[in-house]
Amino acid sequence: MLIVDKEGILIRYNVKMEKTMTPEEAAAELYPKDELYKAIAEAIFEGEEDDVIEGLEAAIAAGKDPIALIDDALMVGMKVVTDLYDQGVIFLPNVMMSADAMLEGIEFCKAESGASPETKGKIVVHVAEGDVHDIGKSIVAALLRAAGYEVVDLGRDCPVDEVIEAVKKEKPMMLTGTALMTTTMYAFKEVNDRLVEGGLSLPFACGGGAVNQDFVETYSLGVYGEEAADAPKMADAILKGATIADLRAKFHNHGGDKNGN
Ligand code: B12
Repeated sequence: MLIVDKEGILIRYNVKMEKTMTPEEAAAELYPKDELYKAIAEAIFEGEEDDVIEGLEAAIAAGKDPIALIDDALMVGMKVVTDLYDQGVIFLPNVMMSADAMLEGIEFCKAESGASPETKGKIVVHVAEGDVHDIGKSIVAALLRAAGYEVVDLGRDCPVDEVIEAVKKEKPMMLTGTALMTTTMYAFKEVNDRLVEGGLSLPFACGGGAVNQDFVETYSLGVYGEEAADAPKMADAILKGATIADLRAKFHNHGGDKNGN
């Protein structure tokens, strides 16, 4: 009897030992190891725009490339935020504040990079009809602009008709679409079919939380992009003559890497 009681006490102690982490403690476990990147990621998590800029200034002063910082620090910080949101540790207002701080950081990096004003080509970007999630699209647009492309941003919840009209008017080298909802991503197929019917053929790069490669492969112009950083890589490949089939071979997960190796 005594032994059973002892076990009961031990089990209780174990439960007591499992302390619930605060959001800050949970985030601290996910930050990058590099102190410069960590400071930026932490400022993104806290939604502190001034601290993000301060962190970026310090990293640039230490020799980091401003454009590489978008991927290596800003996006890493944003991933901490979305991961903790998924786990129910933080809530939507936190995500929104962090997204604003991250977008501010991207603008700063672009300005610091002094990227050439000469444009390499025109790209139309949009968020699927019915979908208001535009953070990923804004990152895609910012990275494309930073890489020297002219971006025509059709914004969020963009009607299919407007996408078709913009492609006819702007004659872009590539169209991008972002969808975060399993319901709205079907607008991409409609855009594809309307383009094909109208005799328009161009790579239609699609991404966003809800989208996956299998879905994108169901329509002829579609190329799946997992990360925002894939968008400028796709555009660069198109400039070098890549077709939609080449882009799928390079960016879809068939074993090779995104640099075509
Ligand atoms: C922020 C957010 C919101 C904000 C959006 C603010 C804004 N301006 O975007 C607000 C509060 C408005 C919102 C509203 C809603 N939301 Co919401 N939201 C989110 C949340 C938390 C984060 C999304 C996000 O911004 N992620 C970060 C960005 C950077 O990711 P991303 O867009 O996928 O982009 C990355 C890649 O995919 C890639 N990428 C994106 N596009 C492209 C394009 C190309 C070409 C390439 C190469 C790459 C690429 O680049 C980015 C970085 O690498 C998610 C949950 C989550 N953890 O994802 C839910 C989530 C997307 N929302 C969801 C829902 C259901 C809603 C609402 C319907 C809620 C409601 N009942 O009202 C409404 C939608 C209304 C509507 N009609 O759209 C669901 C969608 C479920 C589903 N699969 O269908 C999610 C998944 C939450 C959940 N788990 O249920 N939401």
